[in-house]
Amino acid sequence: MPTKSQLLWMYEIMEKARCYEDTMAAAYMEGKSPKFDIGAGPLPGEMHLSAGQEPCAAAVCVHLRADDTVTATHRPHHAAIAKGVDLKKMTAEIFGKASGLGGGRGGHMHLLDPAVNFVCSGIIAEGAGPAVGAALAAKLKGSDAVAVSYVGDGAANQGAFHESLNLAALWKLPVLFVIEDNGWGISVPKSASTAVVDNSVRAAAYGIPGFHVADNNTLILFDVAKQAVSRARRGDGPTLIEVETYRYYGHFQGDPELYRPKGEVAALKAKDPIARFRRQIIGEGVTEAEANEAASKAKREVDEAFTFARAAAYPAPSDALTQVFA
Ligand SMILES: Cc1ncc(C[n+]2csc(CCOP(=O)(O)OP(=O)(O)O)c2C)c(N)n1
Repeated sequence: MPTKSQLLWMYEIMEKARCYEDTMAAAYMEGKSPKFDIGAGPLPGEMHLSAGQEPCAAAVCVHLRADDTVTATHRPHHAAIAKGVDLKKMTAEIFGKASGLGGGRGGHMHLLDPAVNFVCSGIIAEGAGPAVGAALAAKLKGSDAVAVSYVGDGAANQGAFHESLNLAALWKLPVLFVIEDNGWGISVPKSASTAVVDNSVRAAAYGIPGFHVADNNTLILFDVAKQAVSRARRGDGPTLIEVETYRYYGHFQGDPELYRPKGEVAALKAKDPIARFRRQIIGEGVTEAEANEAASKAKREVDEAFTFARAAAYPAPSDALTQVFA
């Protein structure tokens, strides 16, 4: 069972991630209605939100330190928040501002925060190799730091993911491969893309432990990730974890979601993982007042980050060709 401070930390992170995504969803639509125009408004371009997937971030990153590495996906905000990425600089980056993590050049799928060893990519499964590299670097330096590679269930079929699992297992590297199984790869259901129902069985092909966490369960994932991180820090090698999670928004904002069965999102929201976790922690000695304070603090930080990002300056046009291959 997590300590009380771990319970409160996970709750605050999940509230922050949810509030962040809901705030981002509203900001993204500014200038894009009544006729959806992906290039309009303060947030032009694609936007992939992770509301519903918060347990995957909080219940894994609660076990991490700043010197551990996380490589996340094109749906990265919850993981970035849980890894402790600077929220103001992250939001400024997403708004394309000069004070963003990457000077406004990367956008929401290319967040890099070296201060906490966090990176993500728009190329699916791209982060698996770099996570193995970070783990190898830690091992060669004699550190017990670990790396977490997040991928979606669609990305788990990529060759690079399996090459990374193989090498990490062969060299006993400290990596957690965490599959966020939200059931969809854009409009393709997992059943139409993946030869096995449960990806954790694929761990056997690499001789490593595999765990399946059903129904977005924060407390079970906490235990599984704790074991996997201890195993990695001990030098016993990688672990594969698949988490059944929920995607409340479309694949991207503006997705008409014609492929989605009617009622799916409502059914998922009826078992919302944050509401469920709040009930569980209040049963475990966290007071209502403490939970409310954590949620208010989360909202305050999100509001401050958006205010900072909106007020920040765009890069100067004369900088357009700096730091790029031209
Ligand atoms: C190598 C590569 N191929 C295709 C794409 C286009 N693409 C973007 S997201 C996506 C589906 C990803 O599904 P999944 O890994 O399950 O993640 P989810 O979007 O469900 O979080 C695809 C095919 C890509 N970004 N990179």
